Amino acid sequence: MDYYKLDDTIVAISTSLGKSGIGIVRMSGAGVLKIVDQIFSSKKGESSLSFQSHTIHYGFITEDIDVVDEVLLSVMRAPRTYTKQDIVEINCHGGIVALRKVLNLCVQKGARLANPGEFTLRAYLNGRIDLTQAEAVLNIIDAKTEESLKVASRQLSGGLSDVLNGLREKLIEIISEFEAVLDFPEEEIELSRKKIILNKLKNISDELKNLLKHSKEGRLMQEGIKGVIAGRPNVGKSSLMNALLGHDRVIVTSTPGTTRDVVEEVIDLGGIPLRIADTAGIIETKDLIEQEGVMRAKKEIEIADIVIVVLDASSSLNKDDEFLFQQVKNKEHIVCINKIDLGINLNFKDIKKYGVKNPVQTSAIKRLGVEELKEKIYNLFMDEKIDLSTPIVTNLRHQEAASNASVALDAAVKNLTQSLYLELVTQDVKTALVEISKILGKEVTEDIINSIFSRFCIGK
Ligand SMILES: Nc1nc2c(ncn2[C@@H]2O[C@H](COP(=O)(O)OP(=O)(O)O)[C@@H](O)[C@H]2O)c(=O)[nH]1
Ligand SMILES: [Mg+2]
Repeated sequence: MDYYKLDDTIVAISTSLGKSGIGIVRMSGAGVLKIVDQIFSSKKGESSLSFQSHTIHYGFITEDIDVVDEVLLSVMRAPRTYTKQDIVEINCHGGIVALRKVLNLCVQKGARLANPGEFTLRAYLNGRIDLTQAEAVLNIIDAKTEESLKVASRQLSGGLSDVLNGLREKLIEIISEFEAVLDFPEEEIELSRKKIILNKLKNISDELKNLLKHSKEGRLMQEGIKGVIAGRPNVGKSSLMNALLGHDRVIVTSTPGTTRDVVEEVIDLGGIPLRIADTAGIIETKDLIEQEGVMRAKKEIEIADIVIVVLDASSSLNKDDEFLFQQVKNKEHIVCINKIDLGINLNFKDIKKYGVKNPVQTSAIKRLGVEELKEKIYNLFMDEKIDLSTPIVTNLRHQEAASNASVALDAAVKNLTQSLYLELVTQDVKTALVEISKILGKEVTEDIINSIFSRFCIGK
């Protein structure tokens, strides 16, 4: 499979396609300078083959005698580059046609179109970064809040890798000590030595548990939560959405049924990206377009992590509200009583029936209660504020492996305490070592690598 080939030259457009000031075509591999030499004319008339590492050159990309684009060429020679191979980045003007043309020229001269994430894959296969760092690159690209960016960039700079590599070394030491003893059947571990090793094993397991302690919160920061605003028409759902966003995004009118489609936006909820959708009111209706809107709203509710049920403070509960309470019965939800600026006519006893205890009271128009609503949602998901300066395990793959490792170490501690066969204990410790190595990408299958890198975009 091409994916694991390292000896050819790959090329991709690394910036997003669309009109923009500049666009970058990136190439990596041993052949880049030879390819560039055939399509780039330097203003100074120099040959690309003579360019020094980490230099920038002004000139033109040409096809035969035609100028395709005026460009800046960045040359980075191996090994101090992203992939540890020769890299050239061609800074073109941002138009799609020019970029595609430059890309095609590179292919014509011998480069191959890169697969998604293939530049980062090469960085990993060439040992410049480990797998947690490659995954951090993904998370940086995907980061939706400053906090999720912070977690990812710490991971990229090796915060998590350092901890895990440290634990690996300790385990390797213990394993070799065990193996030394196992080589001489008549020998046993001295009692004092055994105590020291037991302590070491416990400490390593504790360190793993520490990394795992805030996984849930860490993952929330990266992946975010999905919320949906639901309620009958005209209770102020769209107004509330705008209030939560802090700017007007959704059309608000006094005509019921204006919002017919689902509008989704991301709100930064104390570091957690909350993807929130405003929906059409949930009602029984004969209007076909309205029916479609209602159906979509129901679908949104189904997939949401949390539903914000909006009621109108100025009127009493009606059958549409009750219908909605039925819909969210088995879902995480928060009740929001809106339009409190109009006075409260809603009878709180009516909503108690539905198990509503502390509804948030808001006025979307006067921007009242909005912060309280945000805080309530935040607290539903985050048990405590987490310290972003210590490494945390955020992705599911790491979480599983770290917890397997910790379980294996606990078994090792138990077996060693009970003086069971040392072979057995050694096996437990080896299992822990393999699991930690997996996180770092030292012992992973092609499937895992494929599933990670297929999530990248092309050009990264
Ligand atoms: N007085 C008052 N009016 C509101 C409030 N929130 C929304 N409205 C008004 O209620 C009407 C319906 O609002 P809209 O957000 O479109 O409701 P939706 O149909 O649930 O999306 C509009 O005229 C809004 O200006 C509020 O908190 N107080
Ligand atoms: Mg609306």
